[in-house]
Formats: sequence, C-alpha cells, structure tokens
Amino acid sequence: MKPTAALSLILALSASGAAFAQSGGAKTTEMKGMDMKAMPMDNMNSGSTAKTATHQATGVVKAVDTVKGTVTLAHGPVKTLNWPAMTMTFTVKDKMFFDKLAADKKVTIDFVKQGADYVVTSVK
Ligand SMILES: [Cu+2]
Repeated sequence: MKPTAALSLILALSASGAAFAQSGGAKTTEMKGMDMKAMPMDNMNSGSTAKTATHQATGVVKAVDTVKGTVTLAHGPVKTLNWPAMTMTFTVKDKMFFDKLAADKKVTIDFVKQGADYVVTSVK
C-alpha cells in the first residue's frame, strides 16, 4: 500500500469515533505492519488519493488481449508504489503499443493509475 493511502486510511479510522481514537495507537501500528505481499491486487486500488504520477516497471509479457486492451506482465519490484515483483494486468488504451507487446518479450513500461486501472503510457 502506498504511504499516502495508508495515511488516509488511518485518518479515516481515527475520524470515525472516540472508540477508535482511544485505541488509535495500536491500530496505527497494525496498519504499518501490513504486508503488502499478502494483499490482493484489488486492495491496492482502495486509496482515493489519485495523484497522477508515472511509474516504471520492467518485466516479461505473459499475455496480450487486443480486444479488451490489456497486457499481463510479470514485472519486477516498483519502488515508487512499494510493489514487490508480481504478475498483473495493465490497461492499454493506445492500441499502437500492441506493436511492441508480444508474449515472452521483455519490456519496460511507464504507467499511470487511472481510477481502478493501471494504464500503460509508454513501452520500451
Ligand atoms: Cu503490480
């Protein structure tokens, strides 16, 4: 989870009542101890702090779906998002990128978070 997302979650929790405020110290510690690897990808989208930052990932293309406009990538760690290495699906809005995306090919992509999607903005 991004630090900003964790922070807003903590703020939301502590704002939700006196009961939380009293046990707030313990809750905060729990949040910080969360292991991101144990979290499904869906939960990574729960934060609402949608700041448009570009991230970069290098990995091997596992699958492309030109109809849905997606690419599945087994990528290495992404430090700007505190992501471990994983296999996940990115959204490809610009169909031109499919020229550079083929199964088993190693690529470096730039991507941004748009709503619940991670959208590819560049392929190298
Ligand atoms: Cu990922």
